[in-house]
Formats: sequence, structure tokens, C-alpha cells
Amino acid sequence: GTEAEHALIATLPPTFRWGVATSAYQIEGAVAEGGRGRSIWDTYCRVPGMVDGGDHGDVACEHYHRMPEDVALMRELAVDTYRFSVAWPRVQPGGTGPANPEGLGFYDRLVDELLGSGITPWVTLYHWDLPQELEDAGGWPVRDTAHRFADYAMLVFDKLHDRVRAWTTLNEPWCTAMLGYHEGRQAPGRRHFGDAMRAVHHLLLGHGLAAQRMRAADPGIELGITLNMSTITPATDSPEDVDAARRGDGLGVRLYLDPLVKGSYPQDVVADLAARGAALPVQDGDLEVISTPLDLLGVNYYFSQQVSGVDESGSAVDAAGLPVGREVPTGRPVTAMGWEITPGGMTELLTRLHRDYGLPMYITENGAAFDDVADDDGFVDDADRTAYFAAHLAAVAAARQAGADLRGYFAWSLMDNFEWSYGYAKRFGIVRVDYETQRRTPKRSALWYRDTIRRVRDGHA
Ligand code: PNW
Repeated sequence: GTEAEHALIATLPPTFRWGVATSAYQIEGAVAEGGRGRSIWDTYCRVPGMVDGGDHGDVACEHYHRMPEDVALMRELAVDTYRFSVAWPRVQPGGTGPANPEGLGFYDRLVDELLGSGITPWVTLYHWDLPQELEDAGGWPVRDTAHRFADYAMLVFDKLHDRVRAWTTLNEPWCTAMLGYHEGRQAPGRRHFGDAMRAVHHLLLGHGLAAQRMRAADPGIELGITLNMSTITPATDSPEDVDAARRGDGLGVRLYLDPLVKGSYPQDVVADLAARGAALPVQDGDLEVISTPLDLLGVNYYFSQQVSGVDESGSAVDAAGLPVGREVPTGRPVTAMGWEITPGGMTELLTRLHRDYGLPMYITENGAAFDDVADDDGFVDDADRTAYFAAHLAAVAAARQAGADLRGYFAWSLMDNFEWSYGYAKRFGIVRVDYETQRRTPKRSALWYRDTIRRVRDGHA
């Protein structure tokens, strides 16, 4: 990082939490062990053409069998908090009924291993692995799934809340709804906008039902939800571009945060949905449940976007008669995902979230895939990823200086893993995984992160 970035990062307080994040299906493997049921990702990965290289999570990083080694690695990297997700089909195969003790047992041991290593566990209850049986019954577009989620959440909560104090209900409901049910780019691979909007409401309802019960069972926990968000700016100040930015922000940010924090859906978004023949299936009392008070907001930030409301030929409607919303590259450098590197947009997003919603925030994910090259020892000298982290940590510190209440940061990801529909080809880890040998080797970015944590948090020069 630059000197200016390091100076900003050095303003992060000693109480700031420094972590790494992963999710169950992306790292665990062992999909047929310990009584685990099947999830929508097991199914989706078998549909030809859905995942690059025909990859799947059957083996992944074998974390299920290498968990103590992975916790030791985190300790070496000086992180104080680990954000991981619990696989619903391990805990409750089939998505209903009693807990599978072997499934819960894995997370029970993980929590003890972490605490024994001085690392605070942070649990995400849902990171996209819906039990297949629940999808067969209709999935998130169906109201019952919200109730099934709350029941599952309590099985995990009852087992772990004596030792786990920080809880995230859902990871990125936008991805579940929009990529899973509208664009079909993630499991379950459905393509229906109305279903996606029904999914949004039932995801939020499931979050609220779980949140109410968790709070009632133990008022002392730290409870939140994680959303992926970006700053969306209009490409020009034309009315079409400005409206495209409004719609993008509506569907990406306000559709979630308004009901969660203010207890109502944004009227302009509801009107946009109606114009597309879609609606949020709200019943009496739902918004009270959804707006159960949050202790924190988890923010996953990867990039910002510039959008236009007209296509290349200048038309504001597409072939289906829908308003055009199209990303227009700014020419900034991109990562291996093709995502523009936009740390300034992160400061903007965080200050705006602070102003509009006022919640304490954690960056629950931030990171980048690059085309890593390992040397003979497996070492990756990833100056690009290191620069990405430095710029974004400085952006977080800048938002904090501007008044936003930012309490911690999790690098995505602890290690290379199964990057969903991109398979293993896209590497987000700060630790390299050799998928032939399962050897883990910290990259230069991991060493930089470790040294930064020691300098800023522990005050070592
Ligand atoms: C997040 N988008 O997914 C997930 O939480 C992680 O599991 C994933 O590995 C990571 O980011 C990197 O992709 C996203 O299209 C997927 O805006 C897609 C988007 C954002 C986040």
C-alpha cells in the first residue's frame, strides 16, 4: 500500500476487529459425510454448463477434515475473528425435523478449536446452501421456507450461543433472490422475476423470525444480517441514467435496508415492481417481524458500478419492454472477475449507509480474485491483491474518520475455494490452496495482512 493508505489504516482503533471469512460449501467438502443431506448447490453443480469446468464442492478444501490445521493457520495470520457459515443440510438434513448431532458436532468442535486459539467465532447461518427438499417444496419464493429457516437457526443457536456471541442470519439475500431465482446464475438456477421478489420477502421474513427468537433466547448476543452492496452512479446526468441508478440502488440497497431498519418497503421500488407485474407478498405483521432491531449491519463490498438507462442504440427500453439498466465501464482496472477496483466507492457507500441507516457496521467481506502465479514452493507474490486490501482498508478508515461507525473488517477469503459458478478457477484466498495436495501456503497478501494487524491492533512497529 501507499504511505497515505498506511497512515489512514493506522487510525483504526485498537478495538477494531480483524478477521477472515469463508463459507461452508466453498471450503468444507465431505458432502456425503456426517449425515449431511443434499443442498441446492449439490444439485446445481450437476447441471451441465452451470459451473465452469464442471466443478463442484464435493472435495473443495477438505476443511471438514483439516479444520484444526486451518484454525492454526488463522492464528499464525494474527486474525482475532473468524466468520464461517453453518451448512443447513449438515445440521438438518432435509430441512425439517430434529438436528443431526454429527452435523452440529462439527461446528461445536470448530467453535472450541477457535476459542482455544484465542479467535472469536462469528457464525453466518445461511450462506446459500438450502436443503434440496425445501427447494423441491418451492424454495424461497414460498412462505413456509421462512419458518423452516427460523427453526433451523434455533437448532444451531441453542447448541452454540453459550460460546458464539456474534451472529449473522443471511449472507447476501440479493444474490439468493436475483442470481438464484431471477438470473439463474446461481443455485437453484431459476429465472422468474416475480419469484425472485417473493424470495426477497421470504428471506427477510426468515431473517426476522430467526432474529426475534434468537433475541428472546439470549438478549446479550450481537445480531446482524450481511448485504452485498455497491455505490451505483449514473453514467451521465441524463434522466434515463439517473433513473437507472435509482432503480439499481432501489433493488440492491433500499429494498433490504428500508424494511429492516425503517419497517417499510420503498414506495418507488414497489411501484417499479408493479410495473413489471411483480409484488412483495406482505402479510399483516410481517414488517414488524422484519424490522426486529439489529445490532449491526454486515457489508460485503467488492466493487461499485456506473450505469446507463439507455442501450447502445439510445433506447430506454429493451426487447421485452423493460427499462434498460446497463453497466458502463469507467475504464478503471479490473480484477480477474472483471469487477472494477473502486475503493472510493466503498468510502462513499459506508458514509451514505451511516447517514441513511445509522447502524454499526462490519465489513463482513472484501477481497479480490487475481490470476495468481505460484512459485515452486507454492508462494504467490500477489502485489495486486495486497494493493487491493491496502486501498480498501484505507477506504474503511476514511469512512470511519467521516463519522461512520465501523467496527471490523473480514478479508474474503481465508483461502482459495469454490467460487460458485466460476468453480476453482477464480482464487480469492489470502492463502493459496494447491488442490492436488491440499497444501496451504500464505500469499504475500496474507503476510501483509498479518503485519498490518500486528502494527495497528497490537501496536508493534
Ligand atoms: C460473495 N455480484 O458473492 C459471496 O458472499 C462469497 O461467497 C463469494 O465467494 C464472494 O462474494 C466473491 O464472489 C457475490 O455479482 C457474488 O455482485 C456476486 C456478487 C457479489 C457478491
